[in-house]
Amino acid sequence: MRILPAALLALLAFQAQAGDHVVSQKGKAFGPKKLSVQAGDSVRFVNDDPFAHNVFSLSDTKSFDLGSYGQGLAKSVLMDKPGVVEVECAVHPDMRMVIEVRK
Ligand SMILES: [Cu+2]
Repeated sequence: MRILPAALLALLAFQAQAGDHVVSQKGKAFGPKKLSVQAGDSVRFVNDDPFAHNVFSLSDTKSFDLGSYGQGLAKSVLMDKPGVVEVECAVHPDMRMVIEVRK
């Protein structure tokens, strides 16, 4: 199969852009509440509230603890393995979201 260089470049640019996803913490809620990403993508958790959140996950697919951080700050997590990642906040037990990591 022959791929034109311009088309290939466009494809590479698209993939680079698709690799980073943003999840906001606003009004004590994650937005979006469901996210589908590709294995190898990263998810950036941005605190848009005027108080601290502590985003974490105990999932087998990806367990992490970003610690407590305040307004305007963000931390990224690499989703390196396919599966389901349930994300919570240690400060606000009602905050939950699910990330599906595709192969
Ligand atoms: Cu929180």
